Amino acid sequence: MTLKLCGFAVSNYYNKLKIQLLEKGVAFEEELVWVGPSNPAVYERSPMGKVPFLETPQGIISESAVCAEYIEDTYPDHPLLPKDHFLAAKNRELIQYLELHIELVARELYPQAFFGGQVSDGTKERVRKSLAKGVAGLSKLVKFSPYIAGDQFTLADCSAIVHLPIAVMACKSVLGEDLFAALPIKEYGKQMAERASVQKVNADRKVNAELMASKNKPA
Ligand SMILES: N[C@@H](CCC(=O)N[C@@H](CS)C(=O)NCC(=O)O)C(=O)O
Repeated sequence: MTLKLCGFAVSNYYNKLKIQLLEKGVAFEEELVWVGPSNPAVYERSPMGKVPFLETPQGIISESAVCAEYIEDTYPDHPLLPKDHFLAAKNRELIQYLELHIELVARELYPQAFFGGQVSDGTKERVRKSLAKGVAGLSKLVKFSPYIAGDQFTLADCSAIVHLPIAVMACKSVLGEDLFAALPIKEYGKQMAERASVQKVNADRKVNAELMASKNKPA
């Protein structure tokens, strides 16, 4: 059985795993799985009702960080984590900062930034403080030389490529300031967009965004 990546191509966490699989040259299939009230059945496969999840020959794995580790362990060709244990831990540390202290914080702004909703002033001020702290922490770990963790493309890039641009967009549009201004995220994004994996993910995201818009249009 081929590995199956389940979720939808607008999801940043889905795209993180897709970039990893494409970069490693692992054969995989994709299954379109929506989340939310339109698909309550998702809970039968993903306990928190979230995507992405992976269908493997032995069963399902949810949570993208765990899926990413499974992929690295199962497909050791083209490794995306350094062999050295300390450097591998530093790479995972960077991913944790990107997801826990940046993405998860900025996510509270997405309803207003991307989905036509409104975020309260209280939430904005709370996010502004936490995000400023997260960016200060992240800034101490990133290298951008030219990859986020140094001179090799790693798992941390799969994460940075998908999370940083949307966190910056949400921050600028909802908070009215760019807390990431001191980091070379635009240049980094341009460089990463030259990769075939990223081009494929971006093209598929566009198609999926259109499908999502038509699905959500009132009849
Ligand atoms: N910690 C999760 C986060 C995944 C996540 O938040 N996925 C979003 C789509 S980008 C989702 O499924 N949201 C639906 C929900 O939270 O109910 C992971 O790394 O897999």
